[in-house]
Parts: sequence; structure tokens; C-alpha cells
Amino acid sequence: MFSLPLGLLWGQLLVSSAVPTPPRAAPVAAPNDNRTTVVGTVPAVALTLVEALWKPEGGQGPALNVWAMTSSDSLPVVPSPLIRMARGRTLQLRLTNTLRDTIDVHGLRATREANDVVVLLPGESRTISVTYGRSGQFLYWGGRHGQSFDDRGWEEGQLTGAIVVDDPQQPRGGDRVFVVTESFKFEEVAGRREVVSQLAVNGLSWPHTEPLRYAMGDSVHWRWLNGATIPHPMHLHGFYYRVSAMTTLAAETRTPPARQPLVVTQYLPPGNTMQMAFLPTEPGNWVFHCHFAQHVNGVSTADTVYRDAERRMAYTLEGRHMSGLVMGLTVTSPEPTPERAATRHLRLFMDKKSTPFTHGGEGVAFALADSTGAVAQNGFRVPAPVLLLKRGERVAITLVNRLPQATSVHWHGLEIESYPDGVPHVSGRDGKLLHPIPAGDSLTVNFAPPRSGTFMYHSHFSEASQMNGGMYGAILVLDDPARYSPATDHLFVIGGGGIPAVPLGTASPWGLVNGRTSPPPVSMKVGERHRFRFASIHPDWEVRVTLGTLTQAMAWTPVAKDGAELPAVLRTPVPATWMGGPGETADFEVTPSRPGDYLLQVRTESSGWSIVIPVTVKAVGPR
Ligand SMILES: [Cu+2]
Repeated sequence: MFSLPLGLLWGQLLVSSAVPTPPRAAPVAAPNDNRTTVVGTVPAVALTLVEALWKPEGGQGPALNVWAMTSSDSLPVVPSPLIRMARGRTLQLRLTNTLRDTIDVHGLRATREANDVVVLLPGESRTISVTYGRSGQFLYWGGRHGQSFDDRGWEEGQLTGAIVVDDPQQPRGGDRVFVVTESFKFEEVAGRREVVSQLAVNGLSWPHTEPLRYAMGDSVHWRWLNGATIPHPMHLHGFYYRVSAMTTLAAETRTPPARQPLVVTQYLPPGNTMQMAFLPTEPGNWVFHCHFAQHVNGVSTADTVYRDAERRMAYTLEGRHMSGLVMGLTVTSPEPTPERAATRHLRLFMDKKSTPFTHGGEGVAFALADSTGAVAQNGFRVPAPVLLLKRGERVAITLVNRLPQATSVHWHGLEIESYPDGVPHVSGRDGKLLHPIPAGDSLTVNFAPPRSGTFMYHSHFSEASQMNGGMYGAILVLDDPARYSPATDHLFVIGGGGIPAVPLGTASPWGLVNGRTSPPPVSMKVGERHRFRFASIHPDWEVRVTLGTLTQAMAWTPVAKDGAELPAVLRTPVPATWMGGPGETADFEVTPSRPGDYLLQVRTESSGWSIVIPVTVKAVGPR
């Protein structure tokens, strides 16, 4: 996902080097929480493009030279001002370009059409009249003249804002608008070309993003607009959410309630937006974050500030182990969380583990202790051992950290209490917070998974190295684990392939399925019903999975997403292909109708890696 065509790369460099340094007098842009619209009682709205200093880490943090927008005489804001009004309203938008470049501003008419552009020469002012006839949320964005959305780089990345047109028939409640922005460039560091990227939500990067508070049981309605040129699989801890509408830059898809799956992760491509809702039913602290490790791990997001490895590690240990696209939310309740006793106990060890895939580096792995509580040195596995849990049964898991570094483990997708959820310094409530497990230490957490399905567990600390290094695995929650039959119930854990020496800010070029580059074949019989479970947990890559011949997909029936059963209307046969971002699981039922040799392909969409698993379907023999 970080691999860019060379042409773009050079174009970016040339464009960047031509930009003059803004004068020191550039105003500091204020973070825009997107609560207040610039639309008042009069139809006139003024938007001015200016040079500004942006502080994604708040007032004490570093200032980055960007371009931003102001409304009327106020300070510039990042993201650009929220334009929100009822459908049918007509506005006179007066645009002024004080920059020394010609700027195209796209999307102001909220038509999602390619010709929705206003071209502003340096110093030029123009007024357009717009009647907003369609409700929904829309991105508007500025770029250098002729630039496409995906080509935007450093300064222009913050010329990005939201237009929300409210349907007068459906008055808005307390919904919130979140705009993801990105400034992105290449920089020569010690003779190497490195990606420098700063991501933010409503103008701020974790841990400076706005803390959100909700009372338990209050429904939460959010609109997320991805104004970045990279996708973000957005993962909610603790609760499922539903997506009622998604848009691209060109089209909108609304999903009626009966067709909305429950998800814990929704993949949000560049320029896309979503409307989502959920019901917080468990008190404590939770996070909503991008599941690409590089976007939350202080590797690419904070590296504008913390460039060298030592300072980055110090940043990690300071308790700010995440940065970039993370929102924290606190769910309040007057009721205490009761202590509950577990009926089953597991010991899970974490240690260094070198595999052929760690490319000479040192990987990390999990191992389950045997009945004596001990673990064999050859018991460490990549991926981690599958945890077979019984629905509703409370299990205590002792995490024994034999690594030379701190770690923490997240039980991904499980609706459990906040404390065991695994986000260091965040998980927990009322002052009892989870801490990272120091090297050589252990921690026991307990929880009862309430739902049968396909889930995951993984390191939630230094994810870019610990998850790429092997600290990930699947959890199968079943009504009756004794009836689990791997011969017809196939699990494919798609994850990182060790810790190779990959330059910072780039994606690992390796991936594994069930810990291998050539997994063993799958054997099926005509007419026999199988379940295929995919757990997508590579920290750097979204993957495309297809089942069929090279030219034709087989049919399968989607049955679950992120561990939750799909609504009945979605459980119908479709061509066997699925795109999964990190943090997504999906289950499909496959009943082959014809004998033959097929392929299960798992591959990254563009450059990257590809893994092929042979699938043989045998005819049923004569009786
Ligand atoms: Cu991301």
C-alpha cells in the first residue's frame, strides 16, 4: 500500500522542491472539531486559502508548514471549515487564493461529478452560487492545478474539509463529523528516500485527538470522511458498529438496516466516507483506530517529529505507543464492573522466534502451555496457536512475556470488559488502567466471549514490528468446541512474515497464510458443505482472496463478518472473492458442485506478495 509508481514518486519530489518556504508570519491553524458549521443565517460564506502552521500534536507540538483554509476573518483551520446546512439551502461561496500556486478546489457543489472544480489563480477571488439539493456527507478538497485527489502531497493535504447536507425529514441528532487528513512527502534521510507522513483526525494526532465521552446505552452516530490518499481499515474496540451509507468521490451507496452487517472493522478507501452507528454497552475506555500498523504506531505518523529509532522507542515507552489515526472514547456508567471468576485457565507465552521467514531478523511468537503449565521451545508458532473457546465460558489467560521488550495483547472483535481489551494505558475504567507487560513479567486477564465466530488476537504494542514479527493468531469461539472439525472447517490466518529489514514507512514485502508461503492443499468432495474462515491481520496489507480456477470464481455463501453472523438477506451465493483489510475476518460456506482442481489465491492488490493454495474437489464415488 505504500508502493507507489516511480513516476508519481519523482513527480512528488519535483513538486515539493519547488515550494517556497512560507514566511515566518504564517498563522497557526486551529484544529477543527467539525462541530460548528460556517453556514450562518446569511447565504454568504467566505473561504480563503492561506499558508499556515499546523500543529497535529497540539499547541506544544511541532509546527508543520501547510496550506489551510479560513472562513471570514478567523484563523485558518485544519481540516477545512465544516459546511453544514439543511438540504435545499443556496449559498454564495466566495473563494480567495492568497497562495503563490494555482489551486483547484474540488467538491464544493457536492455533486460528486468530475467537473465540480473551481480554479483559482494566485491572488484570485471567485464567487460561486450553490444550491445543495442532495443530503449526505461530501469531501471537498484543494490541490495544485491539475492534480488528482490521490496525487496530493504535503502542503495541499490539509486543504480538505466536509460538507454535510442534512435531510430536513430526518433531523440530525448529536452526530459527529470526523475528517481524516494526511500530509505526505518523500525526504532524503542519510542518503535514503523515506516517506514522511502525518495523519490526523480533525486536525490532531493521537494522543492529542479529542477525547470522546458517552453514557452507556446512548447510541453513537458518526460520519467519517477519509480525506487521505491512503485507505484506512477503521477498527472499533469493544462493540460492533453498522455502516448505513458509504460514498466514494463519485457515488453514494446507502444500505437499508436489514442489509447492514455488524462489523468491528470497515475498510475506508481514499476519498471515501461512511455513516456509522453503534451502541456502547460496556463501560470503560475504548479506541477506534486505523488497523494499518504504520498509521498508528509512531513509525510513519509521528516520524515528522521522531525520526530516529532511539527517540521513536522513547516515544513508545513514554506510554504514547500509538500515534496518528486513533480516537479514544470513554463509556460511563454508575455501575461498577464486577469481578468475575474464570472456569478455565490458559497460559500463553511470548518469546523470540526466528523462522525461515524472518529473513535473518528475530521474530516473535506465542506458545500455549501444556497441562503442566510448561511450554516447549518448539511450541512457539507463527501464527499463534488457535484459541478454541466456548461461547459464554469465562477463561483466564496468563500472558507470560519472555520477550526482551514490553508487549500487550488485544482480543480482536470480542465484546468483553475494557480492562482485558489490551490497549496499554487506555483499557480499563475509573483509574484502573491496563499497563504494558514489561519484559520478563506476566499478566492474567479474564473474559467470557459472548458470541460464536472467527476472531483474532495480536500484539497491541509496537504493532509494526511485533505483528510483522509473528504476534498474531486466530480465536475460534464455538458453541461446542468438541464438535470443531478442521476437515470441513478451514481457517486461513493471513499475516506478517517476520521482521525483515524494511525501511521505515514502507510495507513489509512478505506475507504468510497459516505461517507458510505454500500452505498444504485443501481437499473437498462434491456436495459436501465446508466453511472457509479468513482472518486478515497483516499489519501492512489488505488482501484479495479468490477461490476458483484461474479464469472463473467458484460460488460461496458469505455467512459471517468479523465474527458476527450476517443478516439472512446477505447469506446468498456469490462469486467467491473477498477483499479484507487488516482487522477483518470473514466466513464463507462452500459446497462444491463439480469435481476438479481449483486454487485459493491470497494476494495483495498491486505490488506485494501472492500465495496460492491448491484446492481439490473429488467426485463422490459409486456406492
Ligand atoms: Cu490507516
